[in-house]
Amino acid sequence: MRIGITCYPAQGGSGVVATELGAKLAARGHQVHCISYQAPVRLRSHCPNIYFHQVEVMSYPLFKYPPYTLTLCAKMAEVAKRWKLDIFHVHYAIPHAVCGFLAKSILGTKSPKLVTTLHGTDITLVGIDKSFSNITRFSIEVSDGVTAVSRFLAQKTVEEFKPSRKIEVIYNFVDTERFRPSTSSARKEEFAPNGEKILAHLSNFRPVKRIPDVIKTFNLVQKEIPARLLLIGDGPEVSGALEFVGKLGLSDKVIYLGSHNDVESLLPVADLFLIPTKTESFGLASLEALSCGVPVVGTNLGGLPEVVLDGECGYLEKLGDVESMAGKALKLLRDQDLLSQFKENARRRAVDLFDAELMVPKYERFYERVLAE
Ligand code: GMT
Repeated sequence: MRIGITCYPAQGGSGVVATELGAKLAARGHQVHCISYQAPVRLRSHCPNIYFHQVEVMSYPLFKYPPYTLTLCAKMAEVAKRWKLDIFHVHYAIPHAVCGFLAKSILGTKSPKLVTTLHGTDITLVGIDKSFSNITRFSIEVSDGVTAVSRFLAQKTVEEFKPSRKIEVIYNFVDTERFRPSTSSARKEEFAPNGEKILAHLSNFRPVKRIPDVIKTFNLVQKEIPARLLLIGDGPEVSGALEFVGKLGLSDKVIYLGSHNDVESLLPVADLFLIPTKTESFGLASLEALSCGVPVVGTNLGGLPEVVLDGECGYLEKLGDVESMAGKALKLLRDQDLLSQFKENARRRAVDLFDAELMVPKYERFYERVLAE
């Protein structure tokens, strides 16, 4: 198949999933065309069968807000025509599904089918905002097929938008060959030279991730046992978070690493992953942690319980309950046998249920069904 993929390339899980999916589809012999304003951060340069088409936005004094969305539509239509695309697969409803619809309208009868994958905040935050709800509903209705990354998100979409079509659940996935448990302790020693336990958090540092809860949980843990916290990622909450770290006197125990493209080399050094988020349709970073054999402590909200099995490969607690999260973290970190068991369960869960080789064929079958309709 010839597939056009549009996503947010620079930040967030939806862009990561779209890019990893594109790379896997290309490796399986499909021709993949990525259409966006910048090459996705996780797009590996050596991928054969992947083409990148950059959307340029013209600036003009009249435009207070340069119309990226329209330029994107025009590019999608142009690429689809030139490369005879079968499918537009857009990630994150707003505005990509609407762009796909407009591109199809430009092309007329010979247009690709439009598949939209809902990722989370496109429904739970942006989509339900009054200013976007009509257009979100419209974008679902005009798609030829819609998928959601968890059962939670599919249900939420049905509740909020009562779509006339079925929302197919295709879980996010991880390349379990790349995201593997660590076999050497060298990297661990770099961050924890005296054998301290390592807790990690990886996100786009937005308010929804509740970074202060990450730090409060860590603070309670480090009062009891020697520990270090790795903060990975970038976003608007970073400076506030580092200020808070300083206020608590934790600057020498919290290591801020910023944004990294090869998180698979960092996550395996952790003993525990923290994700005390307010809402999470899936929690891709927690799946990547599980795949590296790192148990997860977080909140029992949204799609997280579908990824992290409470009491088996992590613990999920109430929103804001940092005492319970720290308590569970300590329970694991103090008991080496329990920790080893959870690490093993974490890895097995990622391999058995969320490996890319299981999920990518589901997208292929979904495309085939949509094309046949
Ligand atoms: O809102 C974000 O955190 C970013 C967003 C995105 O679109 O990049 O993440 C969402 O999509 C990810 C990939 O499917 C999911 O793993 C995240 O759980 C989801 N975020 C939320 O629901 C908050």
